[in-house]
Amino acid sequence: SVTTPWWCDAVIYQVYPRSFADADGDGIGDIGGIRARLGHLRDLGVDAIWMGPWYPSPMADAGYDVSDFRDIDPVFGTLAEAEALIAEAHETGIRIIVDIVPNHVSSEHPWFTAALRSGDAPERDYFWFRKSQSMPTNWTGEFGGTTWTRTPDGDWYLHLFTPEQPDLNWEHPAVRAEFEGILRFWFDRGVDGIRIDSATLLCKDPALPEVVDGEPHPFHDRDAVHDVYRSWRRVADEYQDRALIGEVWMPEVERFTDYLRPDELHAAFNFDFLGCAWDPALLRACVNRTLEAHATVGAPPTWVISNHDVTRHVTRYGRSDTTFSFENNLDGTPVDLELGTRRARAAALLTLSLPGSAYVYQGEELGLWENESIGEDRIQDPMYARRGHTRDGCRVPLPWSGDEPPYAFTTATPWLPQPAEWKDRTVRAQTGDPNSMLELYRAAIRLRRTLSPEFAWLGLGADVLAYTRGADFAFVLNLSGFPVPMPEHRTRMLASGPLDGDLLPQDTAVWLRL
Ligand code: TEU
Repeated sequence: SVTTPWWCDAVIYQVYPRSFADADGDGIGDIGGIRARLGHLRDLGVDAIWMGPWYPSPMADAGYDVSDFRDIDPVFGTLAEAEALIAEAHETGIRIIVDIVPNHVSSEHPWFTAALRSGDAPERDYFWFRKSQSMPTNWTGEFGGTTWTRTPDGDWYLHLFTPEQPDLNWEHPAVRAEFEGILRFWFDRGVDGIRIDSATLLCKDPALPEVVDGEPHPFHDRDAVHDVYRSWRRVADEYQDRALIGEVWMPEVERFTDYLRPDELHAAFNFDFLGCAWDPALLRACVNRTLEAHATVGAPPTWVISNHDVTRHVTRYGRSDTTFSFENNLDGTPVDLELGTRRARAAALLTLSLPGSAYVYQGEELGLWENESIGEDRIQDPMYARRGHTRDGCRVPLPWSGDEPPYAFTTATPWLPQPAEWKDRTVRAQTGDPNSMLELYRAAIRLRRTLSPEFAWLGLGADVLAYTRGADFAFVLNLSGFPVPMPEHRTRMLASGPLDGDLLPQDTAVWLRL
């Protein structure tokens, strides 16, 4: 019988290892904590876990500065513990995806320390070193500021992120061979998929031209990068059922789907919802754009409403339309958390009933909001110094139980402060409460398995987002300013909020059995 590959309709839960659960009492999450709390993910019903970077790292960018891709940072545990976690997850029916960061390494990676030691070191060619009086280009980095730093011998090296993250030279065969070896290392340990960090940035124009409108970009989405993923696909295909999932920030749909050609990636994150305000026309356009783009490729649509880089969606949706942004505000822009929570519940029913694969960022199943009041002295994100906003507010440790911080996340002080108002948002407080965000996610994840793959819009007016999945299911979300009637149905499977008889109130979504 023909079965759909697992990544085509999976619910994939993003674990941010620093903030999931701390077993060894240092205030930072670890593998021991994840193993101890695997039951939460089993009860939630997710198909796979995407593990944020857990490799040895000086943590200049929360582990996205890797110094050894074949080991585990001691703050998180050991390789043996990682292997045990993979085995336990598999026994629980949960697959594991690891995060690979191929654009750059840590400045403490042995390749880079060797490159710094001498101008003749062969490792210099693994990076982008340049001799030049002044900065080789005027490129702006992904976190703002320059992309070049000068070494003590006067040469410059390229870094699209922080100076602690030197960019690799993907023109060099040794770099390519190394990463193919790293993929095999993790596939051999049983991991089911790879999340590819900054997937569009790897290849640079060796002539290092300036960024000019209308000219091919010197480092973003260059054609050469596809050759890298073709070779990675050949590696993945040596194994069974392994998925390559790209972090592809790509506004142009045709360029986005190029990454999903049959001999390249199996899936790519669709970030459209992150920048989309709570507005019927915009939301509908996001869904249409994504479904149309994927109709022409074999890869599944993916749906992401939060991740570790953007403001949590309870907070985004609680901002007024004029202040909507996915960047963190520390300037006191008012947020209506009740409104944001109501919309977040409806958004969960939306993303979990769209065809394709859905991502759940840890804590969204608890309805966590952004911590926008982290004191300046506690901010860890290197982006803060360069751009004046921080991603730390969405990276705050999870609340498990108890009435106050640290909510059983740790026995020590959590590495980032948790709000004092999360006592209703702990896993313990929400378990068994039919009105909680957690129970809504559990039910939706369970019931989505019964949905037919057939998607069709249902015309209920411009301000109502509605569609069917096959003949017996309808989703309806009311984005108008007043209650609207629901289509005739046999059973109400789920509702994101209280209903008004047969009327669906504003900002409320339902799943109906027709
Ligand atoms: O992010 C890549 C990326 O494109 C970011 O610059 C993104 O646009 C920004 O964070 C949005 O606010 C990945 C990781 O997800 C991020 O956490 C890392 O810092 C970055 O790569 C460097 O490895």
